[in-house]
Amino acid sequence: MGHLSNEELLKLRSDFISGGVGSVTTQFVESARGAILCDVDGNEYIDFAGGIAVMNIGHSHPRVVAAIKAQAEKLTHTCFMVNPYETAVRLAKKLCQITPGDFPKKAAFLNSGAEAVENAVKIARYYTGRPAILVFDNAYHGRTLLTMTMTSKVKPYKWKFGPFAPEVYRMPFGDAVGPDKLKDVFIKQVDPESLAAVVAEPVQGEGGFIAPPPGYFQELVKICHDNGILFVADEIQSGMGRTGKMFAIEHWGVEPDLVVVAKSLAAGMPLAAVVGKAAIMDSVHAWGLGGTYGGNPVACAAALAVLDVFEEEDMLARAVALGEKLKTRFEKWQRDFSLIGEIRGLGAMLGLEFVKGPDKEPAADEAKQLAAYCLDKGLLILVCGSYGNVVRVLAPFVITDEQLEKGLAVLEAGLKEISN
Ligand code: PLZ
Repeated sequence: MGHLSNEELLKLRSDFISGGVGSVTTQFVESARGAILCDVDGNEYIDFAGGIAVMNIGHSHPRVVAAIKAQAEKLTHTCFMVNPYETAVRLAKKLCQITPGDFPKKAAFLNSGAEAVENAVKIARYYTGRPAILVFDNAYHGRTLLTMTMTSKVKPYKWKFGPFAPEVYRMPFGDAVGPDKLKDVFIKQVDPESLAAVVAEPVQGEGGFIAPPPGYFQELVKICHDNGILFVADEIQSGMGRTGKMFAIEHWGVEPDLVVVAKSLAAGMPLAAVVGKAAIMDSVHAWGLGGTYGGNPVACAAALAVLDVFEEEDMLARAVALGEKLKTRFEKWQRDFSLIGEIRGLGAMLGLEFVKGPDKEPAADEAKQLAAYCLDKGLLILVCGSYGNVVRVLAPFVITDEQLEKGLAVLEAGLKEISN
């Protein structure tokens, strides 16, 4: 590894990787540690992307690496449906303990976020005996047929990939309208008695780092429960400490019927889970849920190490501290640069909305320009949003003050350059 140059690897990529698969950068990464990425040509980058919210505790955390190595030497796979093993049941117990709600819970393991969202929908349909699902504008839930249907943005996620899955309905999110809009949806779109679940990202991720107004989820969930509808929290991007609490929905004291986790759960090993009320999780017939790799022993060992690191290294406090530093700087920039509209998100899940003109139109080109400027200066940062105009920070919580300061200085210089 590492003997081919970036240029040679790019050629291989274009020759052999489907053109349908994108990459934000053209740099091939060779190694990564903490909040630093190194490419094959020896360049270093400060990582404000975290592999899209996967590396909350940092790249190659020694505890996680040790757990992966130890588990790989003992056992890498049997398929949980053939021979169960200890790491999976221990992790399930832990997830049942740390997810919100003081009631009996159970878990099921899957490979990816999208697969876990699909399973949450299957379970909700089974339990309620109802077919329909309600999701939101700006939602992102994945790229499989059902989850791309649930995802809001057409290009690139849905374009020409239809026909879509049936019985998926949508309503505006957050400030756009209050949860009482649901009652309108019940009249004009889908009867509540047909709705199995409302699926929501507590803080929307790909759609633009949109946090709901206070009280939003409490009211929404009350309406759901008054109508026998389950509430499913997609915590794939907002969870694992990103907003300063283990799960973002905890900010509002809401206890979801089902929680979906993935991404930072196993620090880069492919692992996802649906965790929720035992009566709901157990309603499905035996063998109704599963898959070859779900809850792979190495991935589960990594996740157990991640949860130990959260406790032993007080990752939530570090997330809160990171969020506060980002917010202070972002507020200064909001005063200094007219390009910046809202400061989006919550905790260390923070983004800058780019706008221009008297009507504060979305400024997607400028957001893209800033990300390109940053990459050129050694800072990797991602853009999101239905309008592509939100620059978001998903830096590992273990980023040092010096690295953070360096990264923010690059962003600030970029903002100055683009504003001129
Ligand atoms: N739910 C809230 O953020 C994944 C996707 C990037 P998978 N987000 C990054 C891209 O362009 O594919 C995500 C998410 C939320 C579900 C998912 C899907 O998780 O592990 O990518 O399937």
